[in-house]
Amino acid sequence: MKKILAVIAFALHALVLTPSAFADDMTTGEIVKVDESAQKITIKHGPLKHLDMDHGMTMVFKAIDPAMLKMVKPGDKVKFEAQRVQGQLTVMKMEKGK
Ligand SMILES: [Cu+2]
Repeated sequence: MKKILAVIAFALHALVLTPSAFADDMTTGEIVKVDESAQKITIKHGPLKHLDMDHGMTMVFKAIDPAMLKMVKPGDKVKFEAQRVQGQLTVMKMEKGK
């Protein structure tokens, strides 16, 4: 029984890890504007092929986590992952670049 549970736990683990590994599509960008009241962030970004943006552009994203808005300021270089969430382009993950 213990062995079976271990196998199930392992399989679940793989299921959880795999999609995020594939979705890990970090793009570089530069913060243009941070709008805390609207929970939105304007980023000048490189191509986002998975969102049909073959070229870089400046655009507004929703921030999935309000903490992101406090983390960065205009002019900061970032790496971020964007996805379409309920029709809205949303920053899912963001880290400061060097
Ligand atoms: Cu864009």
